[in-house]
Amino acid sequence: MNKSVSEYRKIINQAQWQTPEQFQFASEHVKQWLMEQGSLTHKLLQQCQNLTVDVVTNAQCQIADIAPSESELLEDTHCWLREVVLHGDSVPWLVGRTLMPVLGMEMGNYNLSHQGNTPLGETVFASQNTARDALELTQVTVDGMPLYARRSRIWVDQTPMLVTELFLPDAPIYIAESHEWS
Ligand code: VNL
Repeated sequence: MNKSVSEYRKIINQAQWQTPEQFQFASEHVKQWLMEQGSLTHKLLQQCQNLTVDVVTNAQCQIADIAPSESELLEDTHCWLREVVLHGDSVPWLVGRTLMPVLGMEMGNYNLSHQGNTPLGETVFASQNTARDALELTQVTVDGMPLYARRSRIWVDQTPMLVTELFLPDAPIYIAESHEWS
């Protein structure tokens, strides 16, 4: 990975997000990745032996860390920030950024700050009461390479979380012939 997570954070914060109706999908393969309604963790697990999580940030964030469009979707600026790099067989595949209002963490059953090195998809999607909405997509150019990102709001027991996923250059979304083995 030739950029730091804080550089990717800036890129994500400046992205122009589009709805799935507005977004031009380069192929059916790309569409399947970006539109995945279940857990991206599970989809990535089908492409490698070991999926590992590097937790880069696990802290209450400052208002300056949140883009206006993010606080709008969460209706709150007092958020917990978790930033991770997901590796498939030791290759960095994805930067994950998750924001959750602190109030929701205190009131609800799910506490993002306790997630540790377990991929979010393994716990959050294991919960019965989850729903996803506000899916948005973008393409950003990093060092001349167009990279895909998506974000969506996930509700766990009525508490929202905003999940942003940036696919790094070696992610399987860019390999047209990658397919599922299961
Ligand atoms: C995590 C895992 C986050 C997989 C993700 O997107 C993801 C995490 C925000 O463990 O924080 O796709």
